[in-house]
Formats: sequence, C-alpha cells, structure tokens
Amino acid sequence: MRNILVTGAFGQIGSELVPALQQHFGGEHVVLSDIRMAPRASAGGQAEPVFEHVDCTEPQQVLEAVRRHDIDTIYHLAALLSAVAEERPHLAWSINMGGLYNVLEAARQYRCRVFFPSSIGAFGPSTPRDHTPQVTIQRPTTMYGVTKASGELLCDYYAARFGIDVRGLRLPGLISYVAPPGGGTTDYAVEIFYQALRYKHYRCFLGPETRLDMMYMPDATRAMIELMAADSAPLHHRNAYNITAMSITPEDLAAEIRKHIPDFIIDYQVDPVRQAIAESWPRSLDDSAAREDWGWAPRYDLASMTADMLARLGETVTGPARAPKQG
Ligand code: AKB
Repeated sequence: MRNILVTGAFGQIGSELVPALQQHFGGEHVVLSDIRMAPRASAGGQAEPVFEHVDCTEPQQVLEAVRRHDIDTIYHLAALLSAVAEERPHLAWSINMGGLYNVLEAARQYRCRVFFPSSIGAFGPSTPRDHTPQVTIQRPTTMYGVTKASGELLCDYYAARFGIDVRGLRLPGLISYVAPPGGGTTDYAVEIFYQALRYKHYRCFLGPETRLDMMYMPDATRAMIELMAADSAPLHHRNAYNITAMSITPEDLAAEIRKHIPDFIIDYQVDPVRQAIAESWPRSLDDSAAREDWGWAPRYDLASMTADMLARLGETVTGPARAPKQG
C-alpha cells in the first residue's frame, strides 16, 4: 500500500479518524496535515506521526504534500462548519469549495482516491424533513449547505469525467469526547456533556424540541473507513450516502443524561441564527441505501453513547470516571 493524507487532521473528526487509520494501516502510512501547526512532540519515545503543514486553499501545498508522501488516498476533512460559515460566508466558500477543488485536482493528477464529508446541511427547507430519502430535493439556504451540496456535485463530476474514486457521507451532528467541535449547529450535543459534568447545568442554544440526527464519533470514523474499503461495484450513490445513528432533541439528550446525573438541569436561550439553520435541516435521515450498498449499521444509540461519553469525559472533566450505571 501507499499512503493516506488527512487534511484538517487536528479538527473534530481528524482527531479521532487519524488514530483509527493509524491502527488499521500503520502509523507510517498516515500523513497528517492541517493549517494549524502540529502539537509539540511528546517525550514518550513513540514514533512521531508524519506531519505536513498544508493550507488547502493553496493548490501547490496540496500537490506538494501528495507528491512528497506518495499519497494514494485523501481524507479531506478541512472545512468550516455551519454557524461559522454563516458568519464568514466568503471564507467558507474559499475553504470548503476552493479546498475541495484543490484536493480533487491533486487526486486527478496523482490518481488518488478521495473521501469527502458531506452533511445533513446539504439539505434545505424544501427537503422532506422526516426519513429524508437518499435522493431528494437539495436546495440548502446556508453557505455551509451550499458548499456541501456543490461539493457533492463536484465530487460526482470528478468521478464521472476523470474516473476519480471519490466517496462521501452525509454526516449528522457528531458527538465526541476527544476534540470539541467548533462553530457547528449541532455542537450543543457535545457542550451539554462538559457542562453537565462540571456544573450540572446547561443553557442550550437550540430550542427543546429541535430534532436532528446525531452520531457518536466511533461510529462515524468506522463508517468512513468502511465506505472507503467497500467494493465499488454495489456503490450506487458515492456522493454522498445518508447515514445516521439517532434522531434526538435537546430534551431527549437531557433526559438521558439525567439517568446518570439526576439533578442535571437544562434551560434554553435560543440563538436565532443556529435555530434557523437547524430548522432548515432534516429531522431524521433514511440511511437504507448505505445499509444496502455497503452494510452500514451504527453500534451506538442514545443510551449507549450517553453512558460512554459520561464515563470517558468524567475522567478528564471531574476526575476519575464514575461507575457505569447498572440496568
Ligand atoms: C454542523 O453543525 O455544522 C455540523 C454538521 C451537521 O454538518 N456538525
């Protein structure tokens, strides 16, 4: 095998995808890249990961990283999330679309395979919101959504026109204990755990009944690796497959946390910008195409994700993990 390049390697997804890829393929085959500098080397005597400083909006930097490291697969994670993209739409276009274009061009020149993370944000208010089909109306009204829907089309174009093996997932909100998200509409579902453990109180920026799809990060990273490993013949959609694990509201999540922290309180101070974004997205996705074409199935539901998040975060946020709840 040759090597894998991960862009945005220090972001929310990269922080968990990189270790999963290193475990699968060996650390020497995974090249991390980010616009941020690599954290200082640990003194543990372990082999340091290979790192390249890459700004994806600079085509030469992307090409150079692919050439120097003999890359054959790119997981292109560098992107702005929905709320920050709404604040800075020009920058979002430049990073999300310009970055993707540069990665696809490098993939065309060096014959690489590409993974592209699309999102529930690729849908809009005219999309059916419940059990959103794999193939349906895509007229997003956010800049983030515009870049995700356009990104799906650009990936399809490179696949059809240049024969590049580009595959993608429409990811729901991702919940992780490793790295905090930054600037997303679904970030409440991560923040709530930190605040519950620290203060037993969380003020949520989405309304109590705002229903959105979510997924625990170990399921998401497994989905990315499994999709890229799948036989290409049965893949009918590629860019991009709907996947989901749970469709929940802030009230549902708070009630589940209360099973572990009974005096946890949630209240609400709705942010109109993020609320409007959430209301333009699906409430639940139909992921049957992913299940049929490449065997997708989530392993974590609301209960198992919440128990695991609290146990793992408990070690870092408030000292030793509390004993798992029985029954
Ligand atoms: C966001 O909230 O922007 C992301 C997403 C759903 O794509 N987590």
